[in-house]
Amino acid sequence: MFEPTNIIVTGGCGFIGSNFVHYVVREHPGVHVTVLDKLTYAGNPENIAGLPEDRAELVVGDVCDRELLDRIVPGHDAIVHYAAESHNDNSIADPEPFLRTNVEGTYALLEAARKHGVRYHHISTDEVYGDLALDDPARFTEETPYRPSSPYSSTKASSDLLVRAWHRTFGVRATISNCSNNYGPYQHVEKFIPRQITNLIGGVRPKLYGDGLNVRDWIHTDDHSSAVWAVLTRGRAGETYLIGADGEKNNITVLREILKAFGRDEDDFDWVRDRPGHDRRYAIDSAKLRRELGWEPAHTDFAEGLAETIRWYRENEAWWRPAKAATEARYAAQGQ
Ligand code: NAD
Ligand code: TDX
Repeated sequence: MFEPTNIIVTGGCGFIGSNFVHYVVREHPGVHVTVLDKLTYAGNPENIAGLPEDRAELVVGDVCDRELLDRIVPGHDAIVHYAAESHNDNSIADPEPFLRTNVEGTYALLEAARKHGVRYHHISTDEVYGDLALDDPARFTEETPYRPSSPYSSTKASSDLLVRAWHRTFGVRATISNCSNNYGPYQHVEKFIPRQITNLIGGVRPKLYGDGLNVRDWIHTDDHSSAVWAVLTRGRAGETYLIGADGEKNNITVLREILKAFGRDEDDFDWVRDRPGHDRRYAIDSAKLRRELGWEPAHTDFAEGLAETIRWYRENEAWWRPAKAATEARYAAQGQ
């Protein structure tokens, strides 16, 4: 068992990274977290504001900055790498930042982990496996071949391959986890669930792509955090673990649950232009993680998790409101 006491969390001011920082501060009192975050449009220091100073510290900087990494990595015992350009629609509008942050950034961190002898955990996505047909009985496993579809997922797949090579060639003590779609507090309003919740709070009709039948495998972000902790501390170096909570639902079903929570008619939304190359279905088989590391999700009631998430957006309008107009303007320009 690996017992870290001083970890770097990249992207710790984003959605999933900041939830992980809260999780570590709450659940693992002996651990100090250094957040390394560039504070792009997706990063907000408010996400980790108020945490005790002796537990979590923010360094504003770019994961591609190798001199900075040489200054901050020594003295830490692990890097948990969440930072990424994370939104598929943005990667279609402009792929360049995805190549830089997702590929070059991972390269820089792997080199730092190698040079300073630090344990490295890589946060990846189920999207590296491409998509499944709606009627395919299969789910993704650690053995599924890589077949990414979008500029976003192809850069995440590239970064995963770098991690595997740095483990095998240079002996970096690295693990990878590929998780399904997360939901919960602090998710940017560009993403599906927060976009529709904040539209409804603002009196705007939700927007559904294509035929609404695309399936995503939803997991609460706290369950993602507990799984990452299990892999970081008990996972075997060189291994990949898939993280999922058996949460497959199609988009129109999720949207109708949100509409219901707002007391709106189930058809009170707009169909909009589909995403080019839109993946049909993701589905995770997390048997390896459950069997080897004994992990189980705690948030198994999606309706309850969704209701809590809606409550969070209602109560935290000051957090999301500043990003809303610009996000919707970008979507409007894309016909979405
Ligand atoms: P996010 O877009 O909400 O946050 C990304 C964070 O990274 C932001 O704080 C941003 O400022 C920071 N960042 C971006 N570029 C940086 C750079 N060059 N240097 C330093 N910091 C930088 O993303 P998210 O949805 O929280 O996703 C986090 C990670 O989890 C990503 O690696 C993503 O691929 C992966 N993932 C996400 C999901 C999901 O459902 N959102 C599912 C599986 C995996
Ligand atoms: O307004 C919308 N209407 C809509 O129908 C938006 C924003 C999305 N959608 C659809 C597209 C997808 O089928 O909803 C689904 C979810 O979309 P996103 O929230 O953009 O997520 P997705 O593309 O599935 O990718 C997410 O999960 C995997 C994360 O953004 C990635 O970072 C992660 O790797």
